[in-house]
Amino acid sequence: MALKTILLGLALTTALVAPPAMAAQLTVGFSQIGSESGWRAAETTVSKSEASKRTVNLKIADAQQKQENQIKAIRSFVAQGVDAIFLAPVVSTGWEAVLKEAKEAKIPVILLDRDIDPSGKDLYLTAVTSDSVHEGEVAGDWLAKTVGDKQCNVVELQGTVGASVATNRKKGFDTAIAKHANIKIVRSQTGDFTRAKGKEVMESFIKAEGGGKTICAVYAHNDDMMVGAIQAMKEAGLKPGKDILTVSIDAVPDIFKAIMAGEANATVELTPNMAGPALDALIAYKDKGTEPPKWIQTESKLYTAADNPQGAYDSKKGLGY
Ligand code: GZL
Repeated sequence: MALKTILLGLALTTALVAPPAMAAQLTVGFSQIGSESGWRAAETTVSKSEASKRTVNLKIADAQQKQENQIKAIRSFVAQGVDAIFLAPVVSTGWEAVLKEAKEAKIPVILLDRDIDPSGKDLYLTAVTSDSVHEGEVAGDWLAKTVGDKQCNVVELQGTVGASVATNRKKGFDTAIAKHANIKIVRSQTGDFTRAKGKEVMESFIKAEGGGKTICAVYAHNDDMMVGAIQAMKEAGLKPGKDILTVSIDAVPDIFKAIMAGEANATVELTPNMAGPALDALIAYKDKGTEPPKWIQTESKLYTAADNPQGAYDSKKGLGY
């Protein structure tokens, strides 16, 4: 009798302290866009650590920002028979055929940080993204509050042409400033989310706008293009953050450095941790058949010099930016 009681007690105790449900060794193929920005590099680093926390075998394929490389990677993951595919789609169209192949192979697909056209909704399990229209609205609202009734000519550095986040961040910003007749976008061009291109396009804007004297603000769809634009403004003898206001998106460490130096004004935070929520949704789906919502939204937060930029900078160290 006593032995039975002890064994029962042991079994109960073990059940109470068992670790959270861990994935049996799942293998996930991740078609990553590339390493075009600090944020993207951080997303890759964080994805690896989130996968190892959950004993998931994550295979990452870097597409160097080319859709054809992403399509090839997805086909290879299907051929390998992975348990699931994560996709950060560089653009929002052209995925129908390859995602149909994944669906036919009964391999669930989860989108990270960018979306595909709504017509493809039945081709993926869930999408883990921010509300990128809202990010643009937050940026536009900040600028409107900051300039008041003053006439403000804005130059815009757009993200990758055809990327859902670029389309949406433009839409949100346009909506926010439409309520303010004194704020106008006078030049807008893609900088492809990179520092180098952001600098190059800003140099052309400065030339076209009388040496930059008529520019009141720069809106960049990501911080990396803004860091490049800040370089261009300084080289042209302009004072970014003072004569020319700046607002961008991602909240990477270098934009906090610029804010602390008085060379940038505002950024809208985007978490690099899209893989954590995606892995949790996948494990619940595989272990218990739990259907996730079609959209798992991540938070967006505005940072200015008043929001402890040093603390924000310190919190991002070691995340691989
Ligand atoms: C946004 C993400 C964007 C980042 C850029 O969710 O897709 O891609 O804002 C990156 O830095 O290039």
